[in-house]
Amino acid sequence: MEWLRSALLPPQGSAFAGEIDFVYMFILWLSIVLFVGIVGAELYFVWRYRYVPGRPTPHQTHNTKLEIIWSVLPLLLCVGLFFWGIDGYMKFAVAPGDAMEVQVTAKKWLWQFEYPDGTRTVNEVHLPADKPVHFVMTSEDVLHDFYVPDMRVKRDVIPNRYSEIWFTPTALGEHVSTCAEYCGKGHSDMHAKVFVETKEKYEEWMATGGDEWMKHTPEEWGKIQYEQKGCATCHSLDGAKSKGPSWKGIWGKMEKLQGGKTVLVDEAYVRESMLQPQAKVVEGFEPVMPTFQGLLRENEIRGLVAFIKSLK
Ligand code: HEC
Ligand SMILES: [Cu+2]
Repeated sequence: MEWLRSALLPPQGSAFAGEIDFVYMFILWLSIVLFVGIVGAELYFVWRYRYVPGRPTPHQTHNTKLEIIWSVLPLLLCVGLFFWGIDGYMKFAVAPGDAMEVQVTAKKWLWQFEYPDGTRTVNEVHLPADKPVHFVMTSEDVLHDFYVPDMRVKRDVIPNRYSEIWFTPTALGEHVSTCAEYCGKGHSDMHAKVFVETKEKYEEWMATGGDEWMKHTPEEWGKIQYEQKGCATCHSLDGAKSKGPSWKGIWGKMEKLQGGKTVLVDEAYVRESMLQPQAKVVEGFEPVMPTFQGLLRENEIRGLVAFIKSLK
């Protein structure tokens, strides 16, 4: 029945995905068998005891044995399923002590990950394969929900509280995580990429943030950051006002700030806008931009500056 499983469920990316799918498919098949059996019996009885002129009405009977069987059997089945399910749930709920801990912060509308060594990333997380990882999650604003279908993990992320998930990623490659709790306008853009890598590749990535940046011109690299780091959710490139000001043609302009001052849009101002967005707030906008302090590597900041500069 593997064809049905793979048609219905996403690829299995974590160590316990197989077990979870097994319970899921068991319940599915049980439901199919019961549905066919019950509806089949109903149809048969409708036909068997249909109205026939002249046929005597069968008198009501009571069969205690039958009643006990059809009450106790489903009861045992449900209790069995409960214990099977809770056994799996307990495994899922308690992370092993040697798991790598990653702090996850959700905010409108991005995911931020912080590694044990302080490295921070936005909307992407790199994990070594076959090593348990423990996500400790909280939200800075509203209710979000961290969901990685391939890993079979999903849990609410709640302000002023920590929730946890853990799993052991097994399938190398890119997996998608998404917010599974409606959290406002940008909800449907709230994705993060989960990269599962060999130990060597993971360590190399950790050390340098990857060598991707060397393969691009600074403007190209900035454009990639614009898309990957979530700037695109709030800044347009075509002059249209979004949650934040458009970047089109801002370079070299005198920007009007709240409180009446103006400031020249140059390297220093753009850099400050990313790292301390509340320091100078553009007139006509709410101070809703999250700080990217510690979230952008130096090469990424340089790329973004070059990209904004190039938007005539
Ligand atoms: C949640 C929405 C949001 C996100 C995401 C966001 N910004 Fe902003 N940004 C704003 C808002 C709102 C303003 C205007 C208010 C202010 O100055 O703080 C702004 C202002 C700016 C400015 C000043 C623009 C000007 O016209 O003077 C720059 C530069 C900037 N952001 C860069 C970035 C970069 C780079 C990223 C991605 C790494 C980013 N922003 C992500 C909302 C956002
Ligand atoms: Cu969300």
